[in-house]
Amino acid sequence: MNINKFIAIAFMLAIGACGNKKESETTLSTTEIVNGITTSTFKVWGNCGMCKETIEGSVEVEGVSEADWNTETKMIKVSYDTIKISLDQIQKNIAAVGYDNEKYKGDVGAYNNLPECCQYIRRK
Ligand SMILES: [Cu+2]
Repeated sequence: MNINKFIAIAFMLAIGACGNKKESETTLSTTEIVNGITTSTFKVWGNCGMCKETIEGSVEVEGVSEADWNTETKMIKVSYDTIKISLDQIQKNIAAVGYDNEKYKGDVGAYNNLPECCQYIRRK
């Protein structure tokens, strides 16, 4: 094949690669109750492992038995006792430390105080 054709194909492949690079869209929030423990999954905007610590730390409060934020999918899975804490409160806690989530926008002051690498692209 001639060089122009090769460049054209390489170019198309490059575009295709970028096209596939869009955010993983598993933004389906769910809530299920098993043996009295409620587990909710929802999206929290963020970047890295440090974000993970901050996000999970914000919900390590009474009533929450488990919190795990996935740096790839940006989905958090929280298990809690609804007598002690509500999903709404959990989402407020996350917003208070600067992180946008499905229900609340992250606190601006807290966001500005995040390390530079953690200053994720805000929810629209
Ligand atoms: Cu971070």
